[in-house]
Amino acid sequence: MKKTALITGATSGIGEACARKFAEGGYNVIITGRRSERLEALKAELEETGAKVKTLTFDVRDADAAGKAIGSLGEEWSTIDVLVNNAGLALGLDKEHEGSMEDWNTMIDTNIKGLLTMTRLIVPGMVRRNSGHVINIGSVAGDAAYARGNVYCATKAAVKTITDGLRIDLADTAVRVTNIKPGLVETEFSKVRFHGDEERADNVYKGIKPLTGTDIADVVFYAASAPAHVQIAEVLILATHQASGSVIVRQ
Ligand code: NDP
Ligand code: 8X3
Repeated sequence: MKKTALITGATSGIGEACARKFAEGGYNVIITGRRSERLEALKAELEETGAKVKTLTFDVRDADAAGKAIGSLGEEWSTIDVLVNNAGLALGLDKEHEGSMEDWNTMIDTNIKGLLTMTRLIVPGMVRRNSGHVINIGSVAGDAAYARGNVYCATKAAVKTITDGLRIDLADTAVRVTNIKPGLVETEFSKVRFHGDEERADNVYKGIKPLTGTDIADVVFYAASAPAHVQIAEVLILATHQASGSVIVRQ
């Protein structure tokens, strides 16, 4: 029987690449995000390859909407084998004492509370079945703060701690828990961070060959495909000319 992967934030970037990778890899996929047209277009594309695809449109910050969406899954979709907690964002690149409190709240509500909501909704079923895998998308930004990264870095440090905590709490089960920590990946991330300023977003990737969503999806899929006794706890993936959140060598 085919396994099922649920990927949050599958309308773009890393999440979209994960949806493609898991569908190609023989999984049925549940894809989520707020932009339903994009979810429907991806569903049509993936179904052509023979995968079964279910779309769920909701905002991960809205715990009631998330609960209703997961609760609406019929029997066919209710066994989720892999949860990829990917939905997230950075907003702004400002000094901490000058930052936007609205941007901070959005990042905290999405990257931390949204991830926790999805975990709370889906992991109890994995524990009941004594089977499953939670793969959280953290970041190199969670390893150490970089200039003006303050609150975004803190949310990804929280993802690391929350992931470690879940792994500890599930060590008496067969459920595996992974933190994938990418560096610079060219997606819509910087466009979102700079509130739609495409020129500023493009500058982030000038002079360095960044990672792609597919590079990250390959590692996510590798972790999910490891033998049952192997738990890939954490992976840091950087572009060759990036050494840390702060060290990027541009040509
Ligand atoms: P994108 O902006 O391309 O994709 C972000 C995805 O998250 C979209 O599908 C978006 O869907 C979804 N999302 C954002 N907010 C919400 C919300 N409130 N509710 C539901 N879905 C939401 O960026 P990336 O693919 O780069 O980012 C994916 C993850 O990877 C994030 O957690 C990010 O922090 C992390 N990351 C990114 C890196 C990079 O350099 N790009 C490096 C390290 C980590 P929609 O707008 O349709 O809701
Ligand atoms: C995204 C990577 O370095 O822009 O988490 O924060 S970085």
